[in-house]
Amino acid sequence: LLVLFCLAVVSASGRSYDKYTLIRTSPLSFEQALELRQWENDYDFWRPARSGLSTDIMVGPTQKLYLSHQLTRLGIQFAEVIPDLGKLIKSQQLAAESKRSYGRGDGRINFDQYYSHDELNAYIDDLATQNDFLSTVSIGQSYEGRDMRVLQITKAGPGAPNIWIEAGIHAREWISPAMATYIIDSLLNNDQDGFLDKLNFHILPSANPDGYEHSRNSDRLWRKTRSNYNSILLCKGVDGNRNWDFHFAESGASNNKCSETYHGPEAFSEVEMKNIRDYVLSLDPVPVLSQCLHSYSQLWLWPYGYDYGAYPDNYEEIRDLAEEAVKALEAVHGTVFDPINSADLYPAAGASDDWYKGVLKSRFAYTVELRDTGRHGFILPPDRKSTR
Ligand code: 0X9
Ligand code: ZN
Repeated sequence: LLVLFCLAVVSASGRSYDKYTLIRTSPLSFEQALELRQWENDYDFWRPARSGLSTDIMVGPTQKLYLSHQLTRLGIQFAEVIPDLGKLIKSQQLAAESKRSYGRGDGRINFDQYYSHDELNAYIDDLATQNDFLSTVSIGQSYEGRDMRVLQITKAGPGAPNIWIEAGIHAREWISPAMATYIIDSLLNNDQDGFLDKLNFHILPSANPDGYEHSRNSDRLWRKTRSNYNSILLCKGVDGNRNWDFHFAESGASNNKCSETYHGPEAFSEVEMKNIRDYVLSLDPVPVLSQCLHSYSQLWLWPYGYDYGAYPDNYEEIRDLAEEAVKALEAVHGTVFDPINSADLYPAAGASDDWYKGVLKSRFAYTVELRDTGRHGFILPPDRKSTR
């Protein structure tokens, strides 16, 4: 009853992260990583436990002492990297209040703030009225009825290769929709390589509208969709990036409705994922590149991710292009990304990138984990000055 009462209070007032801490471990041995992966239902791992690397674990004030004991028992050293997440979230909320919201009709967006789902839709709709090779299309509604809109940039014309860009499946990764708008802005205003003459682009800035709004308004660290499968503990939502029908639920996903990686009752149970699936299946030609934007860790992940050593036939060119991409990226601001196979990060099945490669049959499919490497993690300041 106490748990239910607490849950009711939290959902009524917005979740507080006061005195929540982000703990970073020392690099883990194989055995330590294996052990920590058993705790995934007990703690929110901001970065997966992977052997050879450190991991980031969020803990509430009451869990902290217990976690310290557990880590010490396993011989894992650790430090508090963000001592009070609530404070960090509040300071960014305060800074955001002084920002101007998106001016309807503008078609101009700033990159020093994060925008709401409606503002993202309004931005792409406004662009579409300003240019005849731009249009927007609704690919359907979210569970709570929000419109999911795709920007189509089709200057290259019919038959040219299609590029598919999906952002925002994970609600708390705010840099992802922001990056989608940055890509749009760069293509339209700084297309030095002439991409628009050669390629058609289909860009979905907000793939999980309900989760994103929930993260903006009620629970900054919300990750999943907002659907309801009658959990006894009133837990809501499904991890959209575990809900795709390719090796569904085989690895790195949970059957527990309260888990951050709950895969849902069946593949494509989530209407948002279904909407995306139906849209990309309608594209002709099949997208040559399907690109998923996530955060954080600065990684360029190539498929497959469902199991170790499961590689697509053309994995060599996929891997080579990832390596070229991170070099090109580093040349801009010196930011370093690591190009690795997804499963080497951790095997996780039912993600959209695997489906784009394995079912849709895109020649290239990637998931990029954007900035940073953990100084702010998901609470990345909007001015993007965090470069560590
Ligand atoms: O776990 C995920 O869904 C992605 N990482 S995140 O921290 N943004 O949640 C990585 C997905 C990689 N792709 C596959 N495992 N197929
Ligand atoms: Zn993600």
